[in-house]
Amino acid sequence: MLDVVDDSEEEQGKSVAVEATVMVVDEEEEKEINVKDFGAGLTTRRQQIAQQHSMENRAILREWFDRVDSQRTGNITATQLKSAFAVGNLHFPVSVVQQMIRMYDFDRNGTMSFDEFVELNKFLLKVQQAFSGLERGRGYLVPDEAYEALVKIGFSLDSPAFYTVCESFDQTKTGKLRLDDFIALCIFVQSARNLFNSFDTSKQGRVTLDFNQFVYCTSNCRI
Ligand SMILES: [Ca+2]
Repeated sequence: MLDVVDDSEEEQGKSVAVEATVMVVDEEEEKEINVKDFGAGLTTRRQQIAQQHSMENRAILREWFDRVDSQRTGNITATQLKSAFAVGNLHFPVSVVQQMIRMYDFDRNGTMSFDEFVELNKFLLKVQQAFSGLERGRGYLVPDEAYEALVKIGFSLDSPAFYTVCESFDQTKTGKLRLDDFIALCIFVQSARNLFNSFDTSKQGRVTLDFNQFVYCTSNCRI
């Protein structure tokens, strides 16, 4: 299904990506510590370490990004990102990767800059962390666990919505969602949430759509 990149340099890129994943989670934890310590008005040793970690994490992400951006254009395309994920054994249809880019494409140029990538990485880490906390070493989530993981990420769906979305992203139709299935599901739900919010301008949790708007919404979220 995918063009797996077998370049050995790309393989190294993969291990960097995995490392970066772990490091940035640390960065977020340290940020919380920073807030707590702020009241003391002191630059604590912890803060110094946190700042150092943050800079190191960014450097690791930068290294990964530059490997993927092999032409050094400053931006990575959906095809490049898809290949990079495949090296990390995460297999996505290109449409899912395009949706990831759209979610964080702040300058709307259709590709992903480093800063946009940093934001995507934060979202993926949150998803990965929720997945890892529930998969119990099996490498997949059953629907009830996927529901719990979604709640951890901040999405609380009712039964019809949840089971429909779950079935839709269960590629193998076995009731087992692997990490890439679960990421694709979360990308979809987050995109749907963003789109819904853009119509729900009065924040009532309810929108009224005409047929054209409905087609616009469903095709925008389709991945
Ligand atoms: Ca962009």
